[in-house]
Amino acid sequence: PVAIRREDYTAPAWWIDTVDLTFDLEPAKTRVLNKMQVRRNPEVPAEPLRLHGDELNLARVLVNGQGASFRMEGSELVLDGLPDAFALEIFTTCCPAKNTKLMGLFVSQDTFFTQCEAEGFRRITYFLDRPDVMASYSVLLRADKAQYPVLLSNGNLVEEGDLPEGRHFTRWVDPFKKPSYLFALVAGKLVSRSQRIKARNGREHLLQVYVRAGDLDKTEHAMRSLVNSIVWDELRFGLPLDLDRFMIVATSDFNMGAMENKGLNIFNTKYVLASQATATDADFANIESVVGHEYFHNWTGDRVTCRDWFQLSLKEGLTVFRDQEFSMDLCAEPSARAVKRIEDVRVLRSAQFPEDAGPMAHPVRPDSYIEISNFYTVTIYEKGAEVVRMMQTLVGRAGFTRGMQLYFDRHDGQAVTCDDFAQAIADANPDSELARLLPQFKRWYSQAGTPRLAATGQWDAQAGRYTLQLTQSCPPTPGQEHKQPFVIPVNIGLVAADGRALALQLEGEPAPQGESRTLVLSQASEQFVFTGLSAEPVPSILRGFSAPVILEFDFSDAQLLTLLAHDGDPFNRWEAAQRLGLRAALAAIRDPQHAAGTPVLSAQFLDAMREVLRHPQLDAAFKELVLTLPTEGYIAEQLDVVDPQRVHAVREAMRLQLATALAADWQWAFEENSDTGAYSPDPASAGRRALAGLALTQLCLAARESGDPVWPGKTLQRFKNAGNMTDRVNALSALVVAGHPLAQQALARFHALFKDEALVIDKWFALQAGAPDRGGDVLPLVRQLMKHPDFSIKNPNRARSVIFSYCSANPGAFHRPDAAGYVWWSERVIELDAINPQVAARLARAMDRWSKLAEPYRTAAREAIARVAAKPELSKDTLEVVTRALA
Ligand code: B3K
Ligand code: ZN
Repeated sequence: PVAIRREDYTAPAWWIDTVDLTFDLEPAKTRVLNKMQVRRNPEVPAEPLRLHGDELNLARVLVNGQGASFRMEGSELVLDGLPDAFALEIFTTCCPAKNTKLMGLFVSQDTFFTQCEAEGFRRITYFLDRPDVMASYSVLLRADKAQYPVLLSNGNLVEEGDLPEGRHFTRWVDPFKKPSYLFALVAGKLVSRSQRIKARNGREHLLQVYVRAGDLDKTEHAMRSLVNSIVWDELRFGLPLDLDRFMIVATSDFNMGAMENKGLNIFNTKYVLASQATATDADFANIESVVGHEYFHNWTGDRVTCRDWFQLSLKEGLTVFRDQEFSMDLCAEPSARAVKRIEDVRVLRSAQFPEDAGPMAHPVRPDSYIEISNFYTVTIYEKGAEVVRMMQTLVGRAGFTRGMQLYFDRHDGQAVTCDDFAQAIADANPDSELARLLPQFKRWYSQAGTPRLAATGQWDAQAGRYTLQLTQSCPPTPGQEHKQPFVIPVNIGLVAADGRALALQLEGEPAPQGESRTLVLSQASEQFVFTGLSAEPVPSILRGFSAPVILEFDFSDAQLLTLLAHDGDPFNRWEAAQRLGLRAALAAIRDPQHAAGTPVLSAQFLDAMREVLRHPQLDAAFKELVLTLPTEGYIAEQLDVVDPQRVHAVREAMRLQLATALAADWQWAFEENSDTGAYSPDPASAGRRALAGLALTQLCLAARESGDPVWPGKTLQRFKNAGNMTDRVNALSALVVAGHPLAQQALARFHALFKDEALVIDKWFALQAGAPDRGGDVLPLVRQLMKHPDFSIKNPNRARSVIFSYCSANPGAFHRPDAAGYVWWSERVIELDAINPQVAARLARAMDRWSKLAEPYRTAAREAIARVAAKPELSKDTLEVVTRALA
């Protein structure tokens, strides 16, 4: 397979202005008639018309109504000797029933769905399937009326009616030009929740959420989230809904979370369906943010789209930033905003930092790819969002909104680049640091790798001066040996030993300027001198995680305890606890003398944790984050050589120590938070349930040590009596995590209760495949689960619930000294690759960090990857991942 390179981009030689599609929908053979108006692009050298296609049966090609000569070059349909403008008609068929890749047109539970991003439209018809070719679409759908009563596509319904032989039709016209990846259709037996709303400008809209009969009672939250999204985008960015009709449709077979097709968003059921009985607080929060995300794409993605797929973060980074801001703005309390920020940073650090340090590392705007599907990554999405966030930090919130307005003034209706976006934000803020440093700032788009920010502080007691030296560096990544300095906004505060926030006055300034401010580091190393101080401060650096970097500062334990107790910035308060926990973990892991069973955490650390847990002012959600130790993955990232079993053992020991030393406090915390009254998924009550859940896990762990039956018994009762899924699954998980015999009984009951709720059964599988390993028992269990009648590897959610939960989210069970976990992984990657390459390639990423492993893991992991790579006829998706891993 060949690599596609960003620098090879050329504008298309032809434009397609209009597309008129007619579908005769049948699972085994769907007929597609595609009539286009095509014209030469006079701005580029003449070329034949080369249309993309994939797994299509071609029946007819007409140019201006006449049979035309064409040739096939690989999968491309090539036409020569064409007039400058003409009507092109192509008739093809495809087989949705056999489409297990879930790209293009496929069938899920007797319903037709499409997924076209990035290159799925070519599996529906021959086309210039690239995002810079934008056309007006008119779509005629025809199907059996009894089996497919609902027929949907993008835009407005302009006509519908009956046809002979029990068939019927609908015709849809999308009033906006769009790239082919935003095309969608849905056909099947669906029901909908509808709501009419009136926007601020008086325009009326019809909102609809389509699901299968029986799921309608689980759509209220999605609809509310959609309405909230519409209101927020108008209020925050002045961006209104531009369609009469906006639809969301849920399917249980979907490769990812959801898709922003113009006016017809298609969602994984996981991000639509929620009821208090079946969905957790996390599910409710995820639905809100994914519904928001797809809706926000209507402007950032659909109205202004990407020129080419290297610009993917133009829409994804920006839209993640927007959904993060949306979720934060919906929080009633400032503390809930901080909790959301911490959660987002946790995702970035546990998933994106490893990606940036591994074989798949790529810049936010990549330079090349083999399969674009592999680049829907945490770097494009989450790091991309951090880059946008840094822009907002550098120009201010109002300045950023101005920049967005300029971006739409300039580019509405166009397919553009990341440069265009950054330019608009800078141009709208000519006096900002962003404008001054723009070319350098854009290195965030071009250089991969996580920068390290080394800080040192020097205290001059006599002069009352504190000098902060900031030095940046960035490790090499594949294809990028040397890095240039980044522009790093560093939010900072200074905290007195007694906890007071100190006024910040930089040398040369006439007066202090607040207690928190942004320093901008643009050189490799710079000094910042704070004056007018009476005692040595504790620096609170990178407040709110103002840049996606690794901060290195040689904090003393006492300094971290001061920050944990007093920092006015909740992010750094949480971070102080993470640093203390990490430090203890690393010391035990690195100490060859450290024996199993010896304590890892100091009395001082435990006291500090107790203080947070018992704190009268801190809210429960924040406490839960502070009292959750850094993950095994995050700990492993700090090590040059990783013995996963040692990391696992040390973290388990820490968790147990925290459970036993704070037993009375956990009991208190559980009792204080165990009753949250009538269910509501708001952040405050969700936080209380989260803390009660953590407390229960800790109490069951401690009970396992002491043999005490009381808490496991209480936990089982709570499981049985739970009034919502969060409490129920937390209680179940507490028993499973503690490995208590009652867990079996609870699991069986859980399955019986929810056997008809696919999304809940996913949780049932995931809990077991993700359970702590005891003597190598998880792999045999996972093999058993794959034979369970409810298991199907073809359903991506189900495959993820078993296979990914084991390979990607259970390091203690997956990294077996006998290599059986790796062998099993290689078999599953190969099995999945034949069914669904995108899902297989995602699973292949579970081995990204193999080269850091200690022996015997390292060699065994390499062999397993090589076994996959050696498999003939691997998809280019999986081949790209394993080839890069072995490079
Ligand atoms: N844009 C889609 C992702 C499509 C992935 C294609 N492999 C979802 C989203 O980011 O909103
Ligand atoms: Zn997106």
